[in-house]
Amino acid sequence: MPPVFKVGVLGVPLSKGQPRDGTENGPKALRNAGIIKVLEDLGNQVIDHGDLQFETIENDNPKDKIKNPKTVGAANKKISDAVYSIVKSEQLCLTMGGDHSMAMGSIHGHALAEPNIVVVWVDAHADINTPLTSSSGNIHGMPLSFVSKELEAYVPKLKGFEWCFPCISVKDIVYIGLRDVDEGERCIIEHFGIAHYSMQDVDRMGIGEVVDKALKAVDPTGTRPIHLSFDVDALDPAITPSTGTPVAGGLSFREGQYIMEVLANTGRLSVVDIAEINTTVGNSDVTVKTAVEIVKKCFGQKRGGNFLPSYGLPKAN
Ligand code: 6HN
Ligand code: MN
Ligand code: MN
Ligand code: MN
Repeated sequence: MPPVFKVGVLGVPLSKGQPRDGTENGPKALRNAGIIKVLEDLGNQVIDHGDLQFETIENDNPKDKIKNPKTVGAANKKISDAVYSIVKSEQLCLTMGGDHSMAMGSIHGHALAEPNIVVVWVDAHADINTPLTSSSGNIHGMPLSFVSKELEAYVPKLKGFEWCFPCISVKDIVYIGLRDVDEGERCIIEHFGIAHYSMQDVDRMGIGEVVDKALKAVDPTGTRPIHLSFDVDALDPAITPSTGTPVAGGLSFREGQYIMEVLANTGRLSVVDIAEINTTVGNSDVTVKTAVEIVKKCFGQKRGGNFLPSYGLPKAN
């Protein structure tokens, strides 16, 4: 049987986009949970690119409010380069984070390799603060502002980010799962008309309609490569408690899986980020287990059962 997907796996042990230690262990936790074998057992061909190595830059003092700018900038440059070459070699790229600032590099590298991408952002948060609207100074709340063309005039030039030029339009972004959006972010969403489906929309329409509408909003013709950026805090903290910024009232296990199955079925997934697992927040077993189940659905596992053409139905005699 031919591989379902040729998957390029990349570990992104990044934590300096937010204040807590622990997100750098995300790749190791997913590997220990057997993610590579899980993907292979689904019939995929898996190329493991290992984990990127990031340096902590000395004297990386906050620039205005922005924390660890040079360290996060340099790390994301590496992420961009790695994702670029994985996508160029026609692998479906799975980036295992790492805090969500990683999406800056991941989207950047992806967009360089595939200029026509759309971004499906599944998260409790909008992660589109600019360095000027952010009240936390944590870059994991800002990756989308750095890569969006329409926001260029609102994002100050920072040392460490010279490589990062805006490469997508805000019109190419759609959110699912929002329930904790800052004032500045809400202003950006309104002002630029960014497509968004909050948890209220999920409650009203159900996940089926939300995903249909979300995909139609960014890609009415259903032809463009998809960048899925999945923050585990999109899911309810009951099933992903080990994360730095949990917000009650999140997506259920089933809603999370449903999003993934539909995206996998498009055949157009091109990069999948899985972000914000923090192994030092509580006991991370449940979170990692949930993440593996969710990731599986993007890489071919169907809840209705997978048909193996090679299966020989045993005859009675
Ligand atoms: N995440 N909006 C808040 C901030 O600090 O800018 C929270 C960001 C959470 C980041 O979801 O990856
Ligand atoms: Mn989040
Ligand atoms: Mn709205
Ligand atoms: Mn996020």
